[in-house]
Amino acid sequence: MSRFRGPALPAAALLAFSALAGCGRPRAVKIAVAVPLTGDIGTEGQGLRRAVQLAVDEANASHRFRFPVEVDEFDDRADPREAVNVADLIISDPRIVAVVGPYNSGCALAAAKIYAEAPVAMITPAASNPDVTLQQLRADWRGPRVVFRAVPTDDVQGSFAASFAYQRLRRRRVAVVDDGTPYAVGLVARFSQSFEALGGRVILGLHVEPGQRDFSAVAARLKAARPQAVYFGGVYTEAGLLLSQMRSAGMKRTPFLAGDGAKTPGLFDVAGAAADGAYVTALGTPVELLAGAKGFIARYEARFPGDVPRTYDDVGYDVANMVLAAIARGGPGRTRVLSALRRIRYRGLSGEIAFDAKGDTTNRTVTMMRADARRKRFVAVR
Ligand code: ABU
Repeated sequence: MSRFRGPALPAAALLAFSALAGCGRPRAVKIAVAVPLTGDIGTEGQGLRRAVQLAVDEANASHRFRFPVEVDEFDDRADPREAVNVADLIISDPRIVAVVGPYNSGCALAAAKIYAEAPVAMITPAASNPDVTLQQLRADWRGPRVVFRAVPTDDVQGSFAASFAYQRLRRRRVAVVDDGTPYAVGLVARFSQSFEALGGRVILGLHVEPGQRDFSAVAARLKAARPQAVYFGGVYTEAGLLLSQMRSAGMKRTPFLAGDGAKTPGLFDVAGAAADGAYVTALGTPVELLAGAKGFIARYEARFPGDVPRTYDDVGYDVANMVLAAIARGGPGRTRVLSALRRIRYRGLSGEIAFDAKGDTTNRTVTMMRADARRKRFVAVR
């Protein structure tokens, strides 16, 4: 695919006027959702797509704008190269005024540079590697700061999990496993650094691949090392398979901890009964514990019968509503939305959301949850 590198700013500026111009029906203003819609993580991306659609449907139904708002969905397949292709497509459509996504840190790290060239705001509801936002503060960053993130970073959740393992579970010797993605490598590094700073020891570090299905050799090495806990960086598919193969290999009681990528109902589908007792961190307060989210859950389930909100759908809904609020405040142009997002304070499902100078949310809440395999749900333990 050829890479679009034309000057997008004039088209974006024109949009502010053309959305309302002419004598026919006003042209639609679009919000892009760029997430994995297929593959292992497609479950999470489909949830985010539904959440953004719900927010946009509600805005259209309330006749909040004199123009219709549309959702344009793009499948990055959790692949950073595809995320760049998707970003090229998005910036070539001047009617798209903001992007919700990506879900994966690797995709967000790569695609953000393209969005900065446009420039168009990219607000991730899930990608947690600190560099996703930090990269835009560096000297070699080209273009304005366009990246925003509505969840705490892996620095926060890695340290939180280390403190839980050391202080609450009283573990002193742990093994760590990552799947090689920027998310997993950064998260495991932060966990390890914090665990050792507390006085613990990381006695073994192993690497697996995204998409790997056979973890028997990894399970055998873990078992031989006799760690007091295993910390995994990666998403639920590999987390679930590793966990069930560890249990089959005889590591029946060794606590298994993982990050937010494993905190999804999919963990129960992959690991079955072996998921029971696993600890996972949730970034923010999980939607099921948010008193103010009951109406959202009811409207979501009514709009999408048979689906329940996935892990980050409440965040995706809040992010879409922040973009709509930015359009309402600044007008339907890319640079106007971008500048409104920098100043916005939005009361969402999880409370007030605002972005700091890096583009990160000022909310640094992390919740530790324990998997209950029989009821297929996670219970907050800290
Ligand atoms: N934070 C969960 C999504 C995985 C990632 O950041 O790549």
